[in-house]
Amino acid sequence: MTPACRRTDRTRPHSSSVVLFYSGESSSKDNNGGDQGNWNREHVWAKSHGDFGTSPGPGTDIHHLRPTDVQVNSIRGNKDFDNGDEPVEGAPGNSTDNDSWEADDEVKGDVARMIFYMATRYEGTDSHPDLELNDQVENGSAPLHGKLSVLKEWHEADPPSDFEKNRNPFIDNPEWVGEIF
Ligand SMILES: [Ca+2]
Ligand SMILES: [Ca+2]
Ligand SMILES: [Ca+2]
Repeated sequence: MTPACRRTDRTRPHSSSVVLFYSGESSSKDNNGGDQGNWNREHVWAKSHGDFGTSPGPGTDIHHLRPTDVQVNSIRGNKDFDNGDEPVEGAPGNSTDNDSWEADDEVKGDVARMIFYMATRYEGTDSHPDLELNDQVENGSAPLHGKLSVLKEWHEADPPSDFEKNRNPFIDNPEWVGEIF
């Protein structure tokens, strides 16, 4: 399956499927759930980094939420982003280790730009945490995400695609309107 084919579904406004983040696999949009084989919403800025959970604000910010296979989402967990070396079961092209996650080349820049967005959007006002970048892993529950130097490299290596530029999340996922507003 070529990357271009993987992208077809998610660029079509009324598609019945979503393309899962990291793995690039297609899944029915109705396959949302918590069981193996389902997809759920990945908080690309790990929600424990700043401990904001799923409450309004960073916890529901569509700009860093992506449908992701439940098991892949679980393996990513709250790891910071860095280059890794162990392949991820169910998501070829991604790698991990005990303290970090390396996204597939197709989405490296997407990840980086989501993290950059979150760090600039959330500045400690309106009872939201001040999210910031640093150059470390194992940030735990601190409102910090790493590694900045690696994310900058990923941003350069994977520039914005037409899909990413044109993306309107409410066209891709009309059901999210009801969840957010
Ligand atoms: Ca590591
Ligand atoms: Ca990309
Ligand atoms: Ca900030």
